Amino acid sequence: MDEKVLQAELQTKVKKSLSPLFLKYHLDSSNLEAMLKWKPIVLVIGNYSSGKSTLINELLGQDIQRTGQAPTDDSFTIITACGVGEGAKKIPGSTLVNDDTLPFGSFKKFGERFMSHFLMKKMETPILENMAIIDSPGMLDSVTEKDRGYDYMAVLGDLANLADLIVLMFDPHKAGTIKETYTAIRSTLPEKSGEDRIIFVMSRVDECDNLSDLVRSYGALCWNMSQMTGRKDIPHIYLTYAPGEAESSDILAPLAQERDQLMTKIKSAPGFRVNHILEDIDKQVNELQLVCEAMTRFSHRGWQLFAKTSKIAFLCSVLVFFFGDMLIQSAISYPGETLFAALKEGTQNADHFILPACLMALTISLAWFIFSRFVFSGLRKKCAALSQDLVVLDSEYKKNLWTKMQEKVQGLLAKATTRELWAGHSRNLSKIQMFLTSDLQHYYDKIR
Ligand SMILES: Nc1nc2c(ncn2[C@@H]2O[C@H](COP(=O)(O)OP(=O)(O)OP(=O)(O)O)[C@@H](O)[C@H]2O)c(=O)[nH]1
Ligand SMILES: [Mg+2]
Repeated sequence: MDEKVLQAELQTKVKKSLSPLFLKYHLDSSNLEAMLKWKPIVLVIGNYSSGKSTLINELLGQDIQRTGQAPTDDSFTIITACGVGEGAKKIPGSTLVNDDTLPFGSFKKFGERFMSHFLMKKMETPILENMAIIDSPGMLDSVTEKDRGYDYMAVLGDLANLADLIVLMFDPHKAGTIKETYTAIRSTLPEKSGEDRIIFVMSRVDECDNLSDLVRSYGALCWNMSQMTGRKDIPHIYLTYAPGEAESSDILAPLAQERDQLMTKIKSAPGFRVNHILEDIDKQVNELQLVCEAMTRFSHRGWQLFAKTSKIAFLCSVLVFFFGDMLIQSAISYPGETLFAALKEGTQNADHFILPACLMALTISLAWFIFSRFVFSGLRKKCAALSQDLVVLDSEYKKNLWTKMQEKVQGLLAKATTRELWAGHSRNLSKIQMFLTSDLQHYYDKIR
């Protein structure tokens, strides 16, 4: 099946069936909707002057990005193909974040300063027909959020979240010792992207004087990587160079093939888009399912308490109906004849029922007040304190998911009103389970 058609089908499905559920449980699905809106994205990030822009220019066969020694670029630039009948042009960030057809609406939150460092370049190139490539400001050592004027790491995280491939670039001069690179590898990227969506590249290898110099730089990068990722297994690091910049040497000859592999990998990013969308839907719907499961169990316990309270309230209201007016009569000598006495004498009329009916209504109202004010809010607090009891954590996957979602559930419980009892959580849970077991599998089957 055509991937674009499948993406459109998924977009409709998410919008119609899943988004209302995410909204109901106060979960953010905006990244899913954003990802479904547009074309596949390759994000190029890394140390300053590591050759990001040079690599992009080469890939596109045009000098579209400025290059140079020392930090050169301070903007996030989205480069993509012109639309039908459109010429090459630049679109400013303020327009991009307000364009509903693009996935950057949520980037408005990063403020004016960011928007002046955000732009799109449209150019004529067949490679970008079904792909966009994002060039980014180089990562620096001694820069703070204040210096940049916006939260660079957060922007990077949100772009990484949308990207199908992240190319993380180093060079032999500074093999991974940059502070922002460390933060990106240590926390931003693992939170916002999948391990399999990141490739590591060491560029400018022609600048190594000889093979042993290259091996030393490569070793230093591997060592730094293992420190940064906390992993023992070192991922593949593509060694590359820009032929336009490099003078031919013995160490470059065997790397030509690796260079081609890197270019092929970047160009093949669009092929993973639908799979990535499905993975993201899968992950987020599982989170939604866990939250819904907790709320279903909470509302079930609420119903049990409500049933108990109702039974007691019914019993009390029957007693009050028949005998309540007797108590009042003994205190204030009203009414002249109680309902019970009138029933016994056979003299009852409609007037005898007015006070008992009022007392009965009062008792039911009082019971509801006690339930909502004390019983229900007691349950709410108890469930929030022992929220893990609301879910069955029968696998490591669910335990990890719960660590992430527990706070969300506690937030929902803190705000829960008695309306939660009628909110249809178990019906929602069935819908979610149905989606995961049937619909999602069906989509996975389509791309296999
Ligand atoms: N010798 C050599 N020089 C390169 C190579 N790649 C890039 N350069 C040079 O290195 C410098 C930095 O390259 P850029 O492409 O501007 O690096 P960048 O990562 O985009 O830098 P910022 O945008 O500042 O973060 C430029 O002067 C390039 O000409 C390479 O493979 N070999
Ligand atoms: Mg650059």
